[in-house]
Amino acid sequence: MSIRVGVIGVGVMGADHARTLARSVSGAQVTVVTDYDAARADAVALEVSARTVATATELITAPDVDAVVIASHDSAHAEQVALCLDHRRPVLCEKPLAPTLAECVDLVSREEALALANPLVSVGFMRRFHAPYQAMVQEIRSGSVGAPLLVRASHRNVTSYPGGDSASTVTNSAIHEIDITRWLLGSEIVEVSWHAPKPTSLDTSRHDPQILMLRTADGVLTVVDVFVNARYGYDVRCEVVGETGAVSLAPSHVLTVDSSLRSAATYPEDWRPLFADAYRRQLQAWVDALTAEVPSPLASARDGLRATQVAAALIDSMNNDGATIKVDYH
Ligand code: ISE
Repeated sequence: MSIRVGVIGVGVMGADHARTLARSVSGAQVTVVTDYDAARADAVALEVSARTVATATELITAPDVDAVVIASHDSAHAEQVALCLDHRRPVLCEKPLAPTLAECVDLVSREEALALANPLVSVGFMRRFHAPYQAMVQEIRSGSVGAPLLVRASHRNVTSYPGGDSASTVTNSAIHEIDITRWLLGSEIVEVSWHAPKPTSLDTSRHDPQILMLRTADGVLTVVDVFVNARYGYDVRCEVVGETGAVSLAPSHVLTVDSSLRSAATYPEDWRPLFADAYRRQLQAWVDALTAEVPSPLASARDGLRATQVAAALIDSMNNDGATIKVDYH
């Protein structure tokens, strides 16, 4: 019996999840989709042979939905995840679990109150399923670069998504670096500060770029530049510098053409080509765990809360002239 999945929100990411589930994940089928844009829902439903419903509530309570993927706007996540908990539906919620601390705290306490052997909520921190990050973590654990001292990371988008602001650069984009830093280093981020260089003139709606400093409990300092209007291409970099060596992700190029005494590398326009396999592996792992009725190996609701706690501290620093802020884990 395959897992019947409902997808809430079929914009860029939700449509991608629906197609991946329908075409490249075994043991799953997309049965229902919904989107505030009915025409968009109809088009994706046609592609994946699903039906549409008008609201998230109808989808979550539908008799032909066993599990839910939430890829709606970040601001809708908390309410939709809470509904999934109320109706005991396993849910894979795109990152962030929710943009505010209060919402994440509420969701974690609701889920923990259910005391289920297989918690219902998974969070889409798909970089944990990107083979190069997995190779990096193995290299660090093997001791080949010695004890980590410093991480240098970059997160660059071609253009920012509409309607965002300086805080959403942290909660929507840099949240990936927050999660991957604690995952790579196996240590919690305990202290942060936020800094801004001269801003780009191409987006006056936010501070862009931003520099984030994240210090983990074991003293490692991560420096992230996040630049969501970098224009030149989608580019994610990460280097972990240890006492005896360094390990880095390969460049984000999708193609390199060598010709006429030149080498030209092509960047993707957005994250999908770079992380396509990570998204697929994450969805497969989620479906496999649901099929086997074992706990999900994806990031948990508590991981989602941890990341938002760090994001909240960064926003606090942003609002306080870059002051160093301790992360509040209570
Ligand atoms: C988007 O939502 C993602 O998850 C991408 O991975 C990230 O690079 C982008 O900045 C976000 O807006």
